[in-house]
Amino acid sequence: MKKTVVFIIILFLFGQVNAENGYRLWLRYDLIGNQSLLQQYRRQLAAVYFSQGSPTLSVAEKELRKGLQGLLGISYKNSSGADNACLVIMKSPNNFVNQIISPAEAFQLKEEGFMIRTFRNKGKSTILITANDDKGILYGVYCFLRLLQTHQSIQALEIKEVPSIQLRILDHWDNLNRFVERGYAGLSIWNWHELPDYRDKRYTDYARVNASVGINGTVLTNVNANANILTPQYLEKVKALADIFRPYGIKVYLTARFSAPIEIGGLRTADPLQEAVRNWWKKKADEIYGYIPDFGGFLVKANSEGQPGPQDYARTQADGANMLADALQPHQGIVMWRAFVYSPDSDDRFKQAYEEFHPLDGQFKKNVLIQVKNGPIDFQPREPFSPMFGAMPKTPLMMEFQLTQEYLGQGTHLVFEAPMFKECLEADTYEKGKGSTVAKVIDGSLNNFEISGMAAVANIGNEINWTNHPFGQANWYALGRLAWDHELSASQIAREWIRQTFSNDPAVVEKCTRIMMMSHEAVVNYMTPLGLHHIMNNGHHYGPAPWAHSLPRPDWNPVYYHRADTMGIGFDRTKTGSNALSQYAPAVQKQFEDIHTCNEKYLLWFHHVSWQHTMHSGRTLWDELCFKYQEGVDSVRSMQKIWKELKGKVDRERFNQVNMLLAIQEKEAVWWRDACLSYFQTFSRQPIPEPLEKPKHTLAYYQSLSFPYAPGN
Ligand code: GCW
Repeated sequence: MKKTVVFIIILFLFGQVNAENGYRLWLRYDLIGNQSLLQQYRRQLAAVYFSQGSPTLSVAEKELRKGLQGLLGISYKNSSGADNACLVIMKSPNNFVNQIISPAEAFQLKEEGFMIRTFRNKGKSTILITANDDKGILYGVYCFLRLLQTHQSIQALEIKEVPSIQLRILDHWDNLNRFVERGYAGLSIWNWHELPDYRDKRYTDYARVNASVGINGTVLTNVNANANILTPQYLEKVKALADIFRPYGIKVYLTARFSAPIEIGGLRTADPLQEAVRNWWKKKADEIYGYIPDFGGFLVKANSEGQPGPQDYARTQADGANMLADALQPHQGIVMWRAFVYSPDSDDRFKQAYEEFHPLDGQFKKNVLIQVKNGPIDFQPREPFSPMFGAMPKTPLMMEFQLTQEYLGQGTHLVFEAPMFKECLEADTYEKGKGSTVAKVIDGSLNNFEISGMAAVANIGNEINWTNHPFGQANWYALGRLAWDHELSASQIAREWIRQTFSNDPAVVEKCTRIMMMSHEAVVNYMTPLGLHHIMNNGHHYGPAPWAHSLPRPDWNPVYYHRADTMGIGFDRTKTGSNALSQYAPAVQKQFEDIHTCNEKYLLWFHHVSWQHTMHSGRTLWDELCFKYQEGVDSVRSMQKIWKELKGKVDRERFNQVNMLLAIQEKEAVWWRDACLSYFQTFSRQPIPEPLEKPKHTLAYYQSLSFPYAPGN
């Protein structure tokens, strides 16, 4: 009998080692296997002093305990005083801390910043984690745990970190019925029906992981908004979430439906200049703050894709934003007003956000940020930076990235997005001369703004591993890390994430980094090389459909974007075309305006190029296009090969999962290549050059494929 029990226990433990469902994300805290490192850490962390005093400090301590328990197998007792400890966690100012850091140093940490410093206390080496506020301590603790998780030396620490961006936010496009717009990881994690009484453990874990990378805000609801979220019935539920998130430094925001005064307020109008409407929002704001005293504010999509907005009453976007700003201002709330607008009348969708918002620069209230998508169209695999970023010197602009892979292979393709985010952040707008990067625009430093923000559309759902693709987690991680410090490199972020998520084994770190770092260029190449964009299937955006032209609005159809004809392909946005280029600073225009010198990554974004045009490689455009599509497929095959080399080095469950997903990605990359080339070939009328692979099917076959139930629509 006893033997059976032991056997079952062994089986159970064995199963544990080999199975990893991904739920823990990057906060895995497994016992460190490297014995000498383990012993060293244990010696260095033998006695901990954690000064207490608030819910945030107490969750920070809980996390430290959890981390040390898991990683080092030690459960510490809080040491009797700071003097006896080897790790001291204490806020500044304080007599003890004052001996170690100067007031000037403490001042530099501002809000949320922290410092980790090794010092000698009574002859022994001691580590201090300090900050000016509770949140800084929380972030310092997570940073310290990351050092242990990634096996860094903690012998002589001198770390000073202050976030580069103030509002670091996830935007959930989650509906009240739990359906997630463009969500590929199951249903919404917010179980609105069961809230506020049922408080899923997931909510706490969500807060923990976000805090671990510095995310300090969450917009709970879809920008295609539902006014019901603003009713008492739902505010009770929102309050429950806000209460769970608060100790982790996370504020809750909601999307505000512009027509809410009519829909739930019984008014006849939502005109932002009408007193009754303004009062309604004021009262609504007061009511919300009654439930959630630290409510963050509203995110608004107005007069875009059928959403109501101020223009319904012949008012401007500024009139709408300012009305909400006035309502939130007494409570220090903010408005994130989206610039994602486009109407069917413009000759080029690229230009519309600028056309609508540029004239309003300087007209927004102080607590309004304009939230701008990274590119001018819509989260394509590659976009040039939105011209808005160099054109609104009097308005704080915040970044909107998209983590969920609406146009990047959805839930099944491995695409590490940090290189794409970096490409945008490092782009130079030349707003105030050379060096006016997008990063400096959004962190507020270029134009001296007090508020700054970076948001990203979440890729989270109720799948056990949160993001469906195990590597989708890396994008969530990257958003947090980049919003915290936009100078971090993409590969640095990848390495950190791999070490925490998979393993510190150098082979795993090196190979996964290679896979991740090639993955973005791969998706660009097998979907939309050389500056092609928006040639995905209509509606669900799944798979290639460059031929699609059936939607009522031209700018919803792929043919609008690639403009292929027998002469060539691409959208002429120079002076001879829509002249969208004129929205950029002259130095940027110069980079793009000449077909011969334009970076070929962006070529078809700005030029209609002849099939015979000689590319930098010496090939014709047509041949180059074929080679690029093939390169994309080849990259995925390399990713598969590298991943297979990790067999036995990462847990079986995730190894198999990624293996299967990469097989889907390879199949779909081939599909993309073949469908697009078969179609574009009807214009170029040229063969696919040797030795490239040829499509297995006819164009008619690719055109016949239909996916009525593709997810995320
Ligand atoms: O990318 C498009 C999506 C819509 C989305 C919209 C937006 C929330 O296809 O699903 O709606 O952008 O950003 O508002």
